[in-house]
Amino acid sequence: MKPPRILVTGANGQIGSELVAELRRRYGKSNILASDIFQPEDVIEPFGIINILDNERLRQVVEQQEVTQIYHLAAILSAKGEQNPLQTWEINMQGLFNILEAAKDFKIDKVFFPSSIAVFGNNTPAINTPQHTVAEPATVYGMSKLAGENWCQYYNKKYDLDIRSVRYPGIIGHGQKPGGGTTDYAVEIYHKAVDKEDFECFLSENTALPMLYMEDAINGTIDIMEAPADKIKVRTSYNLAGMSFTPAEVYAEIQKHYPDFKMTYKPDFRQAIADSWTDSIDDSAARNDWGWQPKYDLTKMTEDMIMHLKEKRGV
Ligand code: AKB
Repeated sequence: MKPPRILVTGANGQIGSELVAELRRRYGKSNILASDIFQPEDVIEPFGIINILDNERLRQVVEQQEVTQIYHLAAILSAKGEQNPLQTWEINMQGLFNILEAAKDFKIDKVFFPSSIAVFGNNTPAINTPQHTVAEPATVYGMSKLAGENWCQYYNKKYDLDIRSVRYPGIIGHGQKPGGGTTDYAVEIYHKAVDKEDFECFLSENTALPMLYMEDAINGTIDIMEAPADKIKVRTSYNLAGMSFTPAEVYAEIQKHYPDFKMTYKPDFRQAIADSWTDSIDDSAARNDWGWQPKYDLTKMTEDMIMHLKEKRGV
């Protein structure tokens, strides 16, 4: 069978950089076209500059490169999004429309759209949040993801576009650092511990949030894309989770490796965003429909994060 020709938008980001590497490992380097608004210094070709709002350029690339699948990761995240709400809406929504229209017109086989736990809000049941529930997001990022999920379902029903989506929780990885999210503290804390520096957390100690280790996130993302189409019963977006923890809990776990590591708490505007999100997620629909099965819990993830970060620093 011919391997897919895949375009990844937002490929320089925390998830994009890892996803591109794994897709290239599975489908061959030349079949994966990474794209973003700027070219990184350590670029691995094939790479193309695509501003997701530049519709003409996007369509040209899709057509010329004979793209058969798109992973559309380019977006502004929750915390950064609040600094410029209208621009966030424009990038997140118009960017998605450009992808959906290109996918429809060029008869793309499959599209991946990442949604987020940010679609949930203060009126959502916070514990073991069901797949289908109240979703009244408190951020423009969450609003754009919720609207995006519904547009994905609309294009699936109206145009038979095979678009698949998961609601990512906070993603923790040792590669590229995240930028502009509310769950970013849970990555930064590991870097500080390994660098033997103190850490000031921008969330309060008992703020529980759903989280997922990068390796699980990447495998889940490719698994949902590889699943037979009839297994994908939810065409908005699937709940996805691996673990749930508070800043105090991850601090305690890290202290098992670094007993002298010190963390203090200074909640800022991101506290209200985190408070509007749920504590834990029921992802049984993803488990039952297409076999979602995360491997990492907090203990295993902490060991792996520290091992990789130490390796990178040569300590
Ligand atoms: C963020 O914090 O904005 C993201 C997310 C949960 O979607 N990591």
